[in-house]
Amino acid sequence: MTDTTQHRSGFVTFVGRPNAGKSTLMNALVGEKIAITSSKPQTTRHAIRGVVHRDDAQLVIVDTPGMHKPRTLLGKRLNAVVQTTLGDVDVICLCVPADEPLGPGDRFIDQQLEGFPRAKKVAVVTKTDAASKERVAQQLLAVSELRDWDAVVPLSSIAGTQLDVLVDALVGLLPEGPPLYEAETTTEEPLSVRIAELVREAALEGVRDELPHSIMVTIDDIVRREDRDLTDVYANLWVERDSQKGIIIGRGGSRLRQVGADARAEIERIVGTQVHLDLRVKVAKEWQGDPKQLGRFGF
Ligand SMILES: Nc1nc2c(ncn2[C@@H]2O[C@H](COP(=O)(O)OP(=O)(O)OP(=O)(O)O)[C@@H](O)[C@H]2O)c(=O)[nH]1
Ligand SMILES: [Mg+2]
Repeated sequence: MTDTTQHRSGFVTFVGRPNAGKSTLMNALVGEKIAITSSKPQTTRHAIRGVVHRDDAQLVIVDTPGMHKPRTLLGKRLNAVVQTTLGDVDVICLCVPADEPLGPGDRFIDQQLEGFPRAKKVAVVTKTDAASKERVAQQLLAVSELRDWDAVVPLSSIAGTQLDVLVDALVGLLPEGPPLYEAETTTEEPLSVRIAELVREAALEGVRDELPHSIMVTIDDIVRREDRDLTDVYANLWVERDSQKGIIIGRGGSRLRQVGADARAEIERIVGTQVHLDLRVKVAKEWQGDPKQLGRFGF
């Protein structure tokens, strides 16, 4: 940074349909796995901040749950999280995947942006590696017709292409200001939340239909052993029905063991010690529609 260029900082949010690639994009820009991702829709269930540091700028990204037509009270609350976030940011990025045609879901979200006239607006066409050049061009044209964007950027988080183009465009749209976070901070997600999310990510792998939506994870305790390089994690994996419990546990407990092993490997990376994961499967009857239970789960 030279004396003549002012440092810029501010908040940028990623919104879009479920599965559009928002969380994968945030992780790619921050350079660390902050949000869990999956091929199942509605993976993200709260607003998650990740910080991108540059010499000349600091970008605070707020990843949001996919906006969708809600079918449950949980769905309604997730959409409300997005609405609240939109009111608090300098730049809104509408993420649209290149490999699916622009649809009513995308248009509905685009219309929601009208309520936030002060925010700059950027269209991001994600997953360009998964579509032909022609499809990407068509998608760019289709999003360009939605509104007069401050920038339109096609990119691939997985191939790592054009990420710098997006960051440059976003930095240019931020107000001048000092860094908002310490240089070493990439997120302020509490450890217990990150661990619960990693367990949920592992549990989402290989489940189908309604089950992904029914899964919730809570953490009872995280205990760092003083005598050994070991952390004990006590977690609960909640489902909505007894029949789902059987599916999660699997024959002879095989599925649950796999979930535990996958989650443990990921948790070890963030806690930096070996991990013993105590994972219990429990039923919270129809929790997605139960206001009391949703409150207990923090929604
Ligand atoms: N091919 C390809 N796949 C991608 C890319 N970015 C994300 N994906 C995949 O798309 C799926 C959804 O990614 P997420 O980042 O979880 O999507 P999201 O928009 O955060 O989804 P919700 O949290 O449910 O709203 C995952 O299977 C990702 O691996 C990309 O650049 N290329
Ligand atoms: Mg997400």
